[in-house]
Amino acid sequence: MSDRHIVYISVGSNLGDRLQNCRQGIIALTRCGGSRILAQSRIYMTEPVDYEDQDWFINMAVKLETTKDPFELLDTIKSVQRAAGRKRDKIRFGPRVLDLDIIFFDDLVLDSDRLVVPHPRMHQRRFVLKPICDIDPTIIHPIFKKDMQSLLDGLGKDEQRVIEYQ
Ligand code: A4P
Ligand code: MG
Repeated sequence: MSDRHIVYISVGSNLGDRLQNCRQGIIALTRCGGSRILAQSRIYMTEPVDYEDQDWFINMAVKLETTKDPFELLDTIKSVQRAAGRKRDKIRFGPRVLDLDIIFFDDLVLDSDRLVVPHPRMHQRRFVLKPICDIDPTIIHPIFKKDMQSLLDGLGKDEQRVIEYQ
């Protein structure tokens, strides 16, 4: 492995000042050192998926260059989420102040107890695919061998509303 990695992170919030939580979360990721932002998507308001009885989310995605390994980056993410005030979740897929998920780490495929990469549900989620397509629709999913635009086009048209935040 080279010591510089390209990582895509999905950022989301549906509690408190959602936009500010996302923005601060992204800044905090880089303040931890070893990572810099290469690109950022547009910002979206998105209908809750999986657990529907909760407020809409703000979602976006960032492309990072990092010298951290996948588990170091996961530890950073967890400490940033904690600092944002995230408590232990009561409901799986329920409301959260800040969610940072590693979507891709280079073209690594990893399935461990603590970390699964690519994120195992990303290909079903408009709130992940749409922002990633803003950054680069040609990224190839290392397992499905499909690009981001094809995965996005494959979702049902009326499901999972995603509206650009003005
Ligand atoms: N973990 C394993 N793989 C990863 C990864 N690739 N990135 C482990 C980050 N963490 C990973 O994650 C739980 C544990 O998963 C971590 O301790 C880590 O060791 P979490 O972020 O604490 O919990 P979570 O977010 O509830 O789980 P998960 O699986 O990330 O949930 P999802 O699938 O992200 O769903 N609807 C809209 N519109 N927008 C959203 O952002 N988010 C969810 C959360 C549901 N519905 C949503 C949204
Ligand atoms: Mg998460």
